[in-house]
Amino acid sequence: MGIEASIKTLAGKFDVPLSIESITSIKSGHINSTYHLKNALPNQPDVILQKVNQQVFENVKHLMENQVLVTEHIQNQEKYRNLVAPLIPTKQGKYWLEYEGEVWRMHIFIKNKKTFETPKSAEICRKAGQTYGTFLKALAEIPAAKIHTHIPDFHNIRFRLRQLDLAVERCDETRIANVESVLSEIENYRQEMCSLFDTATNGGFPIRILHNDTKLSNVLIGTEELGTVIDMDTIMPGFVFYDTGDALRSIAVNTKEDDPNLGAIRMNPDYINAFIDGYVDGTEGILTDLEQKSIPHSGGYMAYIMAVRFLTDYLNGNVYYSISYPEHNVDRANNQLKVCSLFSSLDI
Ligand code: GN1
Ligand code: MG
Repeated sequence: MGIEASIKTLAGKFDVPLSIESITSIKSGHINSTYHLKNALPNQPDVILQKVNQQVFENVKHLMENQVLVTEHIQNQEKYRNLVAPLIPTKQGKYWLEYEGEVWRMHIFIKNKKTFETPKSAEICRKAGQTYGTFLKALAEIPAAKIHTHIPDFHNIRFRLRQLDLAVERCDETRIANVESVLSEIENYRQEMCSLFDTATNGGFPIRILHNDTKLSNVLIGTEELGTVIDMDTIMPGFVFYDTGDALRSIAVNTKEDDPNLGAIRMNPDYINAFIDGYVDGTEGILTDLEQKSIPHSGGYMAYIMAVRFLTDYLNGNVYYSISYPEHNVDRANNQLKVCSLFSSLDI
């Protein structure tokens, strides 16, 4: 069966009035396969159908339980309702479909809001901050023990560096030779990044429920102050600087995370400030002083961890992130190291 026919069959298993007018594949994520299904029925919403990557997400049940709990918790609070896209159940009343060994989920397509790969104005950055900050606040009442850690050590830099070191050990010398300079740049920041993580794990920061993939392109933005957060795959407990940092690494700069032209990467302090204003406002005072102080430079930590992960994947033979050309992960790593260095010299 071709992909269009399979998608029609799969979509028919969800409990939603749908007559598919067109199917568009959405390419922005690196991991799942995502399709926008346009609905020909009048006054019925379009939907998003997504295949969850089970190589990356080994415990889809836990992933989906987190997503369902968080989505319902948010939708039960009137003022936060539009922060998330409603999930559509299957005709069996489950929020995910297991079919021929694959796992699929569906949610409503949000009209009149869109994503941005790179920031276009301070207003967009502020709205992204407001949305992610409100998201943190909206989840603050959920006990962390109710949320599964289905990818242990996801943003633990010590763990990610161990994975890199292992990849270096196992990799053949020619491949290593291609990335000597990237590896040495990673060494330059090793101590600094580990010590930020150690401060947090030694009790400096409370554990919160986070989104953990808060790049700019994971928030839909429209005319209202609050946007809609998408991509709930990595909801897990952690430290707030994971979320602020992941957002800032994409909001602070004018280029995409794989731009190989490092000389073109510029940091915009106005965008950083706009994001932080919005974020802090959205959290409605729940952040501690130390958490607030960690925000401006958190982008450096998360850009660094991404660089480490991209390079590790390159050395492992590009098995994790989807790539468009063989050196794609090296370009991503170099780009993120440059972003990390710009955060290091940031004066705000
Ligand atoms: C992956 O596929 P996507 O874009 O949602 C990754 C994130 C990285 C991101 C880099 C589960 O997310 O951690 O920040 O790529 N997700 C996972 O763009 O590893
Ligand atoms: Mg994601």
